[in-house]
Amino acid sequence: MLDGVHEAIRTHEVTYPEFTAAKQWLIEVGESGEWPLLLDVFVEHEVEEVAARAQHGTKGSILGPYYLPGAPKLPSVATLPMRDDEPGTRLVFAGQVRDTTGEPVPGAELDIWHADHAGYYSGFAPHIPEGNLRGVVVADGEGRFEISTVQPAPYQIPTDGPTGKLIESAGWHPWRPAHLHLIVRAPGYRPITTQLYFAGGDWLDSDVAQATKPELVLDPQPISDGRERAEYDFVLEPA
Ligand code: MBD
Ligand code: FE
Repeated sequence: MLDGVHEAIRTHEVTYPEFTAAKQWLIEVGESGEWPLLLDVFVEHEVEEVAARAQHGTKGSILGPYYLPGAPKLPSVATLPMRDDEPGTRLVFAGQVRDTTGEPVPGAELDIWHADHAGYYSGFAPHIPEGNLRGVVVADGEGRFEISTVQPAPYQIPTDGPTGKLIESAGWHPWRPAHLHLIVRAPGYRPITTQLYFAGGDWLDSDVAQATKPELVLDPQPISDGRERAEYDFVLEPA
């Protein structure tokens, strides 16, 4: 780790003013509480790709900074907890969990969380009620599930903190494409932490967190009364 830092200092001939500015910026990352954000946006994808070398089944993606364990368990056909007037396009997300031999996995859990129609996560944005758009959906005896929720918006990394400062100075953009987060788990299988994206969505090809994969893209189609429906099947490998 330090070898990499020392090598970069030599290669770029880092000066004292640059060192002092970097030190101050790192202190601000700590003081603002943005370490989880910074590490998950810029580092986690590489760790995930290394882990993925040894994995089979549905592709994984990064966990990110906004998972909260302990969401309520919901039946296989469920609507995620949401406000009475939850804004956004209604999305029905359905599919089946199977194992690598093609057998259904009864009772698999789909721990799902996502941003709202404006890109905010409950538990992290003060104006969103606790537990909003989070739940653990328990698949039926054939591993099937049908989750009603709303279409999430793309997520913008906060621009007012040190992570935003880095993004701006580097000339990058602060956006992640719209996504659903999931951990799919069942006893005897390796849990899969992943994300699902939306075909044609903004930032799909330039995720600031570099966490998209072509196998993880949903293509929702309009159904009745303005709703959209997307299907996705998960494949778990034995633990
Ligand atoms: C997110 O919503 C996210 O999923 C990640 C990985 C980083 C920042 C915000
Ligand atoms: Fe996210």
